Amino acid sequence: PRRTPLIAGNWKMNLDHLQAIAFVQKLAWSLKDARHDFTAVEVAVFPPFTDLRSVQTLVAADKLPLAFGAQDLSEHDSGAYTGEISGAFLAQLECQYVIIGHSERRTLHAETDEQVAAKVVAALRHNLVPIICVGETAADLELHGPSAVPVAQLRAALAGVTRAADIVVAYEPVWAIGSGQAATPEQAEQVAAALRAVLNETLGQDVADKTRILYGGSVKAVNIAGFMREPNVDGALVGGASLDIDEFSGIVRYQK
Ligand code: G2H
Repeated sequence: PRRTPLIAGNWKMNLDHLQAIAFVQKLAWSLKDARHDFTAVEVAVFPPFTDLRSVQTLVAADKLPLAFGAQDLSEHDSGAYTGEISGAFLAQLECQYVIIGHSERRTLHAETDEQVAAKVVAALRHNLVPIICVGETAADLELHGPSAVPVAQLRAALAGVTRAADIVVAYEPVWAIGSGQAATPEQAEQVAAALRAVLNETLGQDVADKTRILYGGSVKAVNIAGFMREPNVDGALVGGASLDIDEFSGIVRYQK
């Protein structure tokens, strides 16, 4: 089945307001210059909440074929949740995607599998495509082998998903994040295949066939092509290398 690859830039807490605007302008220029075919590779950026409005405005003004989304959302729609952001607000900003359960949320903010599952439901409620992040630590890998923890996390994240859902899954081994030490394409493929089997079992073959599974963890322009050659890897969630225009443009143009 043909799945349009997705290259997603997770800025994390980087790029201030002026840097964000400059980056999107440079990216637009670089993609136009390369006559980038957006039907062949979809590109998305995930700025901090405070720059979603600016990115929306730039994309609309120039009719850029650039998708964007948030790095997190609240499981609730409104109410007394100081500091939280509702999926309804993200939908109003024309976000298409929202990252959920990134390992930094799970580790630094103690997000549980149950919260991740509730956030997935919240995203779908607002027609946002959740990018569900799963991945094992080095200790998990040693103790349980390569796929056990990501598979369990995905099953838990899909607990509230009952209908044919539009979702993306990102496999991000925690030991490979920001470490400069990426997984090998073979390692990524092995886990991606196991995750696709979970999708098949829980949401059916149609959804399993069309769902993009991304690899994330120290993806760079020099290693992207190897991941993209794997049959079950349909793109990348890029952190550090998404902040550098030359690196990110190189990743987006991996096939050339
Ligand atoms: C994993 C990834 C992006 P990096 O967190 O989500 O970051 O590419 O810096 O490892």
